[in-house]
Amino acid sequence: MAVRVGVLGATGAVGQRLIQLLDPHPDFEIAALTASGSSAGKTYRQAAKWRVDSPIPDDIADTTVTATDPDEVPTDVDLLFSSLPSSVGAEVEAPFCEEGYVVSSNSSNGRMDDDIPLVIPEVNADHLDLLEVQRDRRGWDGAMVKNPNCSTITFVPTLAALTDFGLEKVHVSTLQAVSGAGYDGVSSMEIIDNAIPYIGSEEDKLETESRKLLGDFDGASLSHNSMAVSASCNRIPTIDGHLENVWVETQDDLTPDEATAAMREYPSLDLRSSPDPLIQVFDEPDRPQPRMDRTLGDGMAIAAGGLQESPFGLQYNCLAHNTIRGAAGASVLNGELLLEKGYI
Ligand code: 11C
Repeated sequence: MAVRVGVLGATGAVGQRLIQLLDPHPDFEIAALTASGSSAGKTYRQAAKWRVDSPIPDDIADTTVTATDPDEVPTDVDLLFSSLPSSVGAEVEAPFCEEGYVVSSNSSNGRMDDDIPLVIPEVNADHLDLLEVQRDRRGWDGAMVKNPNCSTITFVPTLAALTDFGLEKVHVSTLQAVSGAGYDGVSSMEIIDNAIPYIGSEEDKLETESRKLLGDFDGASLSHNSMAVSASCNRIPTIDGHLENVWVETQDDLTPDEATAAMREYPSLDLRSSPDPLIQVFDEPDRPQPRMDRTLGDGMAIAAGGLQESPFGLQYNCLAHNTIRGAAGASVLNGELLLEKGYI
């Protein structure tokens, strides 16, 4: 029987992607939709300005959206996917966990808390067991797992493929699509014919989240990876798909051929939303490209290319669909991992 799930923040850009990925989904059935402010009490069709590339599912269109409050969500809902703005998530996610709900959250609040697992299942599924530490420490009947920022998700799997060579220094420069900024970003005219070398708090997220994701969990505590990471983040006028330029210095010698093989061989997982292969490496010098490669693996694969030697170590590019692999799909995948590991 499918697990009954809810979507917190269902009307936003990531909330809409969540609905697209969950309706239908073999393991999950949507049983609650919440949003903030004036949306509560409206049908989903009235409340959401639907922007994703498929129609609103009929059963969702007539569902009433409620306030984002534990009293408004049925108690037989076991799992909540959260795509709330971080300021709202910081206020309301914990009360849901206290009430016994398990929350798989894309919101950035709490990602770096040392008892909140930050998980990309193909990279660090073992970190999910931090939930045992979380339960002891917070006394919640429910639980909270987070996925990282979309730009972090784009490059960390490629680094995970290279860990055997000893990661020492990583430089990453991003070219990020406007959908990462939600509706304001998609509709804003100021990005047309422009590139903006600033995205609030983004560089810090790449630098800290990557080290947490590639850290070691010994069953009781998590130590972050000691590699040095420097990020530069830029917005470009692309609708979907974050492209990133990466330079990696390693302890051991690493040739482009060795890196290509390691990325191509990096394993996927036996979870429904995990693509196989996880990383697709292109040999053409002009790939990956956002519009060409963002839908690989139903939007869940990472594309890489341009692997070459440089004075700063191995150089390459990588790309992922930011609202699927980088956000909604990442939360759904963590939901599938929670189910597989018996946390719901
Ligand atoms: C952007 N990466 O493209 C951001 C959006 O921490 O989940 C996602 C912010 C986050 O603007």
